[in-house]
Amino acid sequence: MNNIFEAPFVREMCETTANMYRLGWDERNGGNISCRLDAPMVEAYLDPGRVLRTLTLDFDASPLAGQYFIVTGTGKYFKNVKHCPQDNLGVIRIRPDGRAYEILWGFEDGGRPTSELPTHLMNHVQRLKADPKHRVVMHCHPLNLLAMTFVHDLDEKKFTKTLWRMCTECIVVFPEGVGVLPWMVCGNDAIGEATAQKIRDHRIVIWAAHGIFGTGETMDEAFGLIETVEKAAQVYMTIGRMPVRQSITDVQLRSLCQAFGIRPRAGYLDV
Ligand code: 2HA
Ligand code: ZN
Repeated sequence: MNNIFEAPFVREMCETTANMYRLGWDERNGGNISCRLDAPMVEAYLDPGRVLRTLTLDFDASPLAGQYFIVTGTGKYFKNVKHCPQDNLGVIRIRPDGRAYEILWGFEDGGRPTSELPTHLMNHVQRLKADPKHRVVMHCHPLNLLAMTFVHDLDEKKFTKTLWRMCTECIVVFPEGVGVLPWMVCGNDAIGEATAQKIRDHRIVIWAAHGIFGTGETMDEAFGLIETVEKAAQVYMTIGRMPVRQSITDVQLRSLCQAFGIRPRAGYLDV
């Protein structure tokens, strides 16, 4: 059996959480990540028959039955993951009936997965329908994006178009736009269901006055989506209250789409 501390999936979680902390996206215990793992990869490092604990789910995760995930822990600080992955991360497997999951590694100090596990699992179910290669759900609290949700209309089309206009590459990176939810209590099934409904046809969902969910086939894709949205929000907050003299027009957005061969969300460009 290989040393799990050297497993690429553990190392990548360590690197990513450290990066996100460094960017100021994950103060205190803010943020969480889950990444779907292939069984042969996990089983090269862990005995699949050695279950440490079994915990229940109060929704039906059966579309993910048998799937392994590496996830960050509830109450854990991203700042600390790299120094002690075995307490701050865990590998879980969804039980065949989808009503419970097993911990196979990690959370050694008695911890458990992120409080946002319902949202993560519901998002995985929806994204897998849209993209069978989907793997990563990432949540964090980037400063400028949060600020923007206080001063900008939360209408999805308006929010998306403002982001698209802030940096030329935005429409190329997220042509489907962003989903936006109004303020809600976090950590429960209701916000999980509302997020999952939006994540079906957006890879990004914003929670007003809270943060963002980014998804992708790889850690880089989820991270890159969040990074791009946050940069656009930073431009928006930086130019706030200054007289704007020019911006990117819908005609220009349309020519970007043509140049890069992408289709923007239907009905968003008024040309
Ligand atoms: O894990 O970010 O939304 C802490 C959070 C909850
Ligand atoms: Zn959060």
